[in-house]
Amino acid sequence: MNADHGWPVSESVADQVRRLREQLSDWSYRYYVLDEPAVPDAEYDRIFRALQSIEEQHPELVSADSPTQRVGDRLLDGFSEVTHEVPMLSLDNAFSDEELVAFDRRISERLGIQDTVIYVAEPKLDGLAVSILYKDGQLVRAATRGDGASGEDITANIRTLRSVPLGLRGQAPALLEVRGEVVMPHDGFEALNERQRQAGQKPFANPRNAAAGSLRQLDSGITAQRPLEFYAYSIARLEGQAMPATHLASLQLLRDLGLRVNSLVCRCHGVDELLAFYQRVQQQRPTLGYDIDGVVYKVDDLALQQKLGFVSRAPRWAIAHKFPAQEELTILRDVEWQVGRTGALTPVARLEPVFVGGVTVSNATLHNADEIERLDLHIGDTVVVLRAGDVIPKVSAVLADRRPESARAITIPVACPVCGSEVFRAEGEAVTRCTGGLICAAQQKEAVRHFASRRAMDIEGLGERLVDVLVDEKLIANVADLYRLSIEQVASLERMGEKSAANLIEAIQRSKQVALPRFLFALGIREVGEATALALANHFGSLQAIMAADDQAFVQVADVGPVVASHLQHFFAEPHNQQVISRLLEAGVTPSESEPQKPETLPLHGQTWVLTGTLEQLTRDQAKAALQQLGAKVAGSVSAKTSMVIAGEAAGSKLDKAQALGIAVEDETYLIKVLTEHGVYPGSAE
Ligand code: JCF
Repeated sequence: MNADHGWPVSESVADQVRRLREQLSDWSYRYYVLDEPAVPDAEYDRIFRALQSIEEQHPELVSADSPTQRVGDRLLDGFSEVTHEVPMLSLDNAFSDEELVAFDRRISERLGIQDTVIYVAEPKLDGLAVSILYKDGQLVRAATRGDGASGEDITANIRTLRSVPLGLRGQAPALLEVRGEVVMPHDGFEALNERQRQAGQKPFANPRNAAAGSLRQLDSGITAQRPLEFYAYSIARLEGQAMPATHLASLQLLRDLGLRVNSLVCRCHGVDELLAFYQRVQQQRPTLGYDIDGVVYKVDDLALQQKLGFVSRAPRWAIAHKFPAQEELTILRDVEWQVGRTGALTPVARLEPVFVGGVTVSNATLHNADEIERLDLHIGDTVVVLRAGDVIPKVSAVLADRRPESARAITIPVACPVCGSEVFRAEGEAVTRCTGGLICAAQQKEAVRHFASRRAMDIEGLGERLVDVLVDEKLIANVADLYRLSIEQVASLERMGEKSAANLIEAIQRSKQVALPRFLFALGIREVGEATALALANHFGSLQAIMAADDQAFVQVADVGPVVASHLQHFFAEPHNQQVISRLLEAGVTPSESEPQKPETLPLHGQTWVLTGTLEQLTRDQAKAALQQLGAKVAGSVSAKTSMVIAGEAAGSKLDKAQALGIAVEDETYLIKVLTEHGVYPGSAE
């Protein structure tokens, strides 16, 4: 701690250490308290490491309030007890506007005042209350709330929170005991749970549990890795300087001392402003980034607070106005399967209506069959329904011990509930899908739109809106019907002239002459994009050969794995799809046939190309398809086998790796030149 054991420390090193600490502490203050990051994290880390390395060389300069000293090296064998000099109170709750109005009336009456009462309102964070003690500006102790009278000493753990200053800023009071809430923000919570899963450990149920578990660690090294944040909400004790006159001023003092105070805190005049605050915060709730379960109102004037005093363990001068519960219990009556635009079957829970999150809910999403299995859901079960903010209600848990004898298992349909086609779930996929893509009424609009799109059949003038009208007016039910449309039929539609109708029919007729890869892509087979369609066409040469192929034959195609192969097989095996394809061919659609190409003869045969960064002139998929057409393999990562890397805008690590391996790197202009030379540049060749 000081220089009297060892060599004398040169003034300049001590100064340097002081300067680095001040710098780091100032950046933390700006980041956490002012919410105005001053430098990128990398710069903070660089200075932090610089300080660390000087301290290693001059251990006598290390002090407890150095930002390098957040993680202790001592393992605790338990937490010792801390008696709260000033008890940590709980708050009374209001669950309705009426209860709030009654609270405000009680305050006015007790104080005998006619004017509107001035309050301070703040969000009520859903975390853990802690009390932190500073003596002469140094953090000396932190404790949990416990039962309010005494809690546990968690000093080592609280020291690891970067939003908690180890030393106060400016003119520090002789003693400060500050109270506040420790929370785990949503992004950190998600990341932590992901790490837990990766490590084969159980994820935490919610951010509050995760925060509690993190503060209870006997190894502060673990707490240091947990994304915890502290928000101060009151001063319990202050010595050596005068207590401000109002609650708001005390929060401002905390801010000045370097403690983080919630930025939504605001002064409100009377009940109406409190209610407006409540509404505003409720709306912001989903985007705050941390959990809150209501708002807190406090009488602003500390002298009035003192007059009002306490009832049992809660102050009379404050109240928590809770948001409606976001979770309720109800009964699962049935499960229905809905078919989405892309053929995905989604189970929907039909529930005994229940009031949750401020509305009555009778349907909830179950996402997919895996979710049903994971929850071990049965019809008749008592379930937890969660409705957070404006999001779609979902069934989040099952109370298995309340399952009645009459409960029934839930079966996944074998046929599409809309069109009767076979349903299919690819290996490793969570989603069950209807295979009748070309005829299913749930998918017809999407199927027609995709079929007509520029990179598929390229039917000019057949836009989204017109597809809607054609389907809604029952002029078409599937893509084959397009070729039977007459000019009169189209012209009879609203806002359609004779001329544009004729143009559309002409565009439809023109689309009959189509390259096989485009036609295959246009069918909208799951996971068959332009590149795969091209590979299939090159491999098989004709539609007939493709329709006759099976899984075994499909996996022979470069870039077709077992999942895509099974999608292809199921699509072509579905009789409804076969019918639509037959009708397309009968109507005169002629996908051009070509000899299956000998791969050795292609110009880029044997080469492996890698695309990285953003391309401006063509999509990744187009570039990939065109390169494959020339015989190149297109790989996702750079290795010694890579022949060429095309680096677009903002190319990242792949570019670095290519340079490290000495692999040729060119830009998009070069790519376009190669594609154009060989007549496969999608932007010019067609
Ligand atoms: O955010 C909270 N959970 C919170 C709890 C905020 C406050 O201002 C509180 C509190 C508990 C007690 N104030 C008191 C007096």
